Amino acid sequence: MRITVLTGAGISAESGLATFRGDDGLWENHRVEDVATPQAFIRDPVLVHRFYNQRRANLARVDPNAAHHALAQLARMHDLTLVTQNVDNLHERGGSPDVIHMHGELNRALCAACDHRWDAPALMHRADPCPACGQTATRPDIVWFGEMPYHMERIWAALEQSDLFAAIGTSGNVYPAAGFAQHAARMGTRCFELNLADSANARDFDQRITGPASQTVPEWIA
Ligand code: BJW
Repeated sequence: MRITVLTGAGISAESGLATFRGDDGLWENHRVEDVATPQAFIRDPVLVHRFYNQRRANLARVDPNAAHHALAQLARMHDLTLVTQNVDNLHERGGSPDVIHMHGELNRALCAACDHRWDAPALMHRADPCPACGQTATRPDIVWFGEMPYHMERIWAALEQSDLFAAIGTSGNVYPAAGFAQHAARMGTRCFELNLADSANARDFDQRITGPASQTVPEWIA
């Protein structure tokens, strides 16, 4: 069976990473919309790097949970396209072989001058010189609001060819990911939502499974 799975911050919550829009969703009183935009980076690159440096440090302290491991097992059983909005690496560390990071990766750096990408140091600064062009416009390799998410052609193609689509731990607030279920459903694909609570686009799903991902995902794939 061909399956596309989209994951969001909720799948990593039980590993100890904060979600964006939950009660713990504020960072030092900044909403994600205030630190995850190109304008925020131009206005205050030190603040934005501090936000991502802190999250990189948090990531080094946590481990994948049963939901990440279950999706690695699903890839061994079916033709799975795993798309994540998460910038953490918990799917890879949980054993998933091919993860599409549509919003970028916390452990990668991007040169805003020449688009070169490289492995991020633990602490990243705007003044770090780009290894390719030497300019000092270093930013996290993260897709911010108003920027085009990565790998969209591959994702739309997978959605159109899937027999089943599942969205796990995502609030359905951020596009284009929030439109995937509607797109898949239009193709006749059966759509599942696994979440602690109904998402903003819950009506687009044929079936909703409510509960913590570390329990629902292993049960769902069994
Ligand atoms: C559990 C759980 C447990 C908890 N078990 N579940 C108006 C209308 C439509 C669209 C737009 C609009 N205005 C602007 C736009 C476009 C914009 C957008 O969607 N904005 C909305 C806010 C309206 N989108 C964009 O700009 C995107 N680009 C784009 O559209 O490009 C097109 C284009 C560009 C240029 C020219 C022309 C066209 C880019 C979006 C980038 C998003 N970036 C972020 C931050 C960067 C990454 C980072 O720093 O980490 O990505 S925002 C943030 O939200 C992050 C996430 O990936 C993303 C989604 O959040 P997610 O994963 O859903 O988390 P939460 O916290 O919202 O939800 C957690 C869920 O888990 C909840 O449902 C809980 O119940 C659940 N949960 N514990 C199971 N244990």
